[in-house]
Amino acid sequence: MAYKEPVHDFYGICSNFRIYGDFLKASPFGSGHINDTYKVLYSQAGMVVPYVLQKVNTNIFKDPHLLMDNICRVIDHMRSKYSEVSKNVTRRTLTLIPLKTERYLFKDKNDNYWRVFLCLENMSTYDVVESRDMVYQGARAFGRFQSLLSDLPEPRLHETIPDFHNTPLRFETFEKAVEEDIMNRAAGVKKDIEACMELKPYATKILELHKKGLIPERICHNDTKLNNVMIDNETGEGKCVLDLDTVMPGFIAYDFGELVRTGSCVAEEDERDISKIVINMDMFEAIAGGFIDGAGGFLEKEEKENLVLGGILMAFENAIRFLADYLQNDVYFKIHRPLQNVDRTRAQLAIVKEIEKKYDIMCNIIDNI
Ligand code: GN1
Ligand code: MG
Repeated sequence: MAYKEPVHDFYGICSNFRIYGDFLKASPFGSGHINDTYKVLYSQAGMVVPYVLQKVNTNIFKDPHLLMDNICRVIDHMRSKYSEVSKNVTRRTLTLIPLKTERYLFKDKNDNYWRVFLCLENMSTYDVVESRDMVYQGARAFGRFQSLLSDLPEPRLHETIPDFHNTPLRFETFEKAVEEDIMNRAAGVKKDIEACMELKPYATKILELHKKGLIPERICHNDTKLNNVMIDNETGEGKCVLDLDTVMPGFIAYDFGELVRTGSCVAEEDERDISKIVINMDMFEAIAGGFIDGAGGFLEKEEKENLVLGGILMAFENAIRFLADYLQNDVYFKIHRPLQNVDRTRAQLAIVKEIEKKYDIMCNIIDNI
C-alpha cells in the first residue's frame, strides 16, 4: 500500500513536552522510510522556533524504551567529548527535549510513542549527493561518529533490531517471502528474484570473517545512508549524524558499505533508468578518504581490506529487503507509488554489478589512502 499520512493531535502530543510558547503547526518532514517525522513550529514570545517531532515505528522497533536508552547513552557520550573541544555541541549532536513528567518518550492514547528533538537550523540532508565535497563531508561525519563512540563505556548497547545486518538471515526471510508469495506478485518479478538468488554466496561473507576472528564487532551506526547526515548550509561541513535508532554492535564494513551504496552513485535509490547507476570513482575516493579521515587510525588491516565488499553486501542486503517487502505487500518500507520497492531492488542490483566490475580499482583506492 502506498503510504498515507495519518491524522494526529499534534497540539495535544506536543503539550506533554517541555516546550515553551504557543503551538503553531506541524508538517511532515524528511524522507526516512521508517519513522514518521514532523517539523513543529512554536511561537516563543513572537519568535518562531522549530522542533522535530517523531513517532517511533514500533512495528519495527519493538521496544522503544531500550532504543531510547541506547540513544541517550550515545548522545551523552558524544556530547561529553564535543564539549571538551567545541561550543557548538547542540549543532553536532541531537538534543532530546524531555517530557514534563519524565524523560523523552511520550505514549499517546493510541499507544504511539513520540519524541522531540531540537531542530537543526541552517543544515540540510540530501537524498542524492551533489558533489565530491559533500560525500567527503558526509563520510567523514560517519567516520568521526564511529571514532567518538569507540570508547563508549560498558555495558554493550541493546540490539534494537536483532539480527539487523545478519545477511544470511535476511536472505532466508527473502526466500520465505518468495515461497509464500502471499500477494501473487512473484511471477511478475521472476527475473529480479533470480538475480537476487544468484548473489546468495555473498550473504555469509562478512559474518564468516567475524567468526574467524578476523574482523571485530564495533559500535556502529548501521544505517549510514548519506541522507542521515546534516550538512551545514554555509560551510558544507558534515555536522550532525541522524537516525540513531540502529546504533548498536555491528561491523565497519556495513557502515562503510552503506555509504558506498548511497553516496558513490549520483542517482536516486529508486532510479528507474539503470544506465544512470554508475559508481563514480571520484565520489568513491571521497567516501573512502572522508571515512578514514574521520575514523582516525583505529581501523584494523582486515577491516580496511573488506570495506569494498561491504558495499556489495549493503546493496545486496537492501535489494533482498526491498524485494521481500514488495512480495509481502509493502509493509516495512514506506512507498509512495506501487512498484517503488521493485525499482529500489533493481537499482541496488545494478549497484552490486557496478561494484563487482570496479572491485579491484576500488580496493586499490583504499590501499592508497
Ligand atoms: C531505512 O530510516 P531510513 O530511511 O534512514 C532502513 C535502512 C535501509 C534504508 C533503505 C531501521 O532507513 O536499514 O537501508 O531504509 N532502516 C531501518 O533506504 O530498517
Ligand atoms: Mg533516515
